[in-house]
Amino acid sequence: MIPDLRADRLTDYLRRMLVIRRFEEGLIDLAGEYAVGHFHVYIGQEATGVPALAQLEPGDVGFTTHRNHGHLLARGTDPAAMFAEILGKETGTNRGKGGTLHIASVENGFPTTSAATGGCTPLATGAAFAFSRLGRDRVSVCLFGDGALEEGTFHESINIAALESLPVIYLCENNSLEALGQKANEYPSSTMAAAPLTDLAAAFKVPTITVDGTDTGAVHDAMATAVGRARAGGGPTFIEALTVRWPGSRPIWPQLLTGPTDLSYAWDPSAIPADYAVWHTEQDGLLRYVRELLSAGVLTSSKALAMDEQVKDQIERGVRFALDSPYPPVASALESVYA
Ligand SMILES: Cc1ncc(C[n+]2csc(CCOP(=O)(O)OP(=O)(O)O)c2C)c(N)n1
Ligand SMILES: [Mg+2]
Repeated sequence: MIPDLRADRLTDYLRRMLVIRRFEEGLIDLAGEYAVGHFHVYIGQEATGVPALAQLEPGDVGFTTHRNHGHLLARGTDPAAMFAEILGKETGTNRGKGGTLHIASVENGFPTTSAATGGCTPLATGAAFAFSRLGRDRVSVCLFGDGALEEGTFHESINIAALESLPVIYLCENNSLEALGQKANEYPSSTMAAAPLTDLAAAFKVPTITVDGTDTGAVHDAMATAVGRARAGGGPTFIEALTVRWPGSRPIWPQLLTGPTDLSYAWDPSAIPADYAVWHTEQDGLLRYVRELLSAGVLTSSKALAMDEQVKDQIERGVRFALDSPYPPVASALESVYA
């Protein structure tokens, strides 16, 4: 379903999803030619991250994980500065010293990123503790995969959040809907005895919501409920958003196995190739959202294609900016090092 929002907000959600999709596709191309280090892409989870994060307000913060690019872009971080960061350039978000796994953007509400699985849970809970003690009307969002629930720190964090009624939202992006990553012999994800995963939060008396992570409207509503509760002093919420891991994220290094996304798949099923047809027709939340906007009359196919061209152009300019930017000077190596 589509969120109950004005048409311009609905198409803004689509634009943000396209920025993420084209950024990640561009990054996979770039990584074929330049050393970017190990990286992870957010393809297939755009319909979770965008409706969840685009509705936050300035001053709200998020803490994310190794699959961070989509989260930062959803809140409006400049793709050019992110490409530059991933390439280690001085114009990057962290002046080239963070790389893909540590991209931060304070102005867009991401003070830090840690790729340590589960590392975001105490950070997000701590920020919520600060908001609570300072009497601020702000929320903290904790973004993580199902694998983070294997880490002890998650359980310690949510316990404190529940006891102190902290304004924190735990958004678990469970991309293991088809098969747990390890069982499927793919890039590892989680191996959990608990099922459903929401039982873990319920044990701490934290309200839970389970949503289809490819359903933009359902994610929007779940997040609106959670944000409303947190701002009103009602404490934490745990949301589990279910998706299928994108086929290109199953190998250790992301590969564009499904090809560059062709938006016409949304309105012309005959264009969908036989390979990965189930992905394109049933599992890709971005294509699903395009279909829903078309059938609601909010969008036409030509408007969708025009928006996509603008986004592709923005991404190409971002890549060029990053490639043309200088590396940080050697003399700056010890700047921002605290020891
Ligand atoms: C503390 C810690 N242990 C192990 C790793 C290695 N690691 C990187 S990604 C990953 C799997 C994470 O699975 P999940 O949280 O479900 O995220 P997904 O990749 O499925 O989105 C692991 C184990 C790590 N980054 N940090
Ligand atoms: Mg996972």
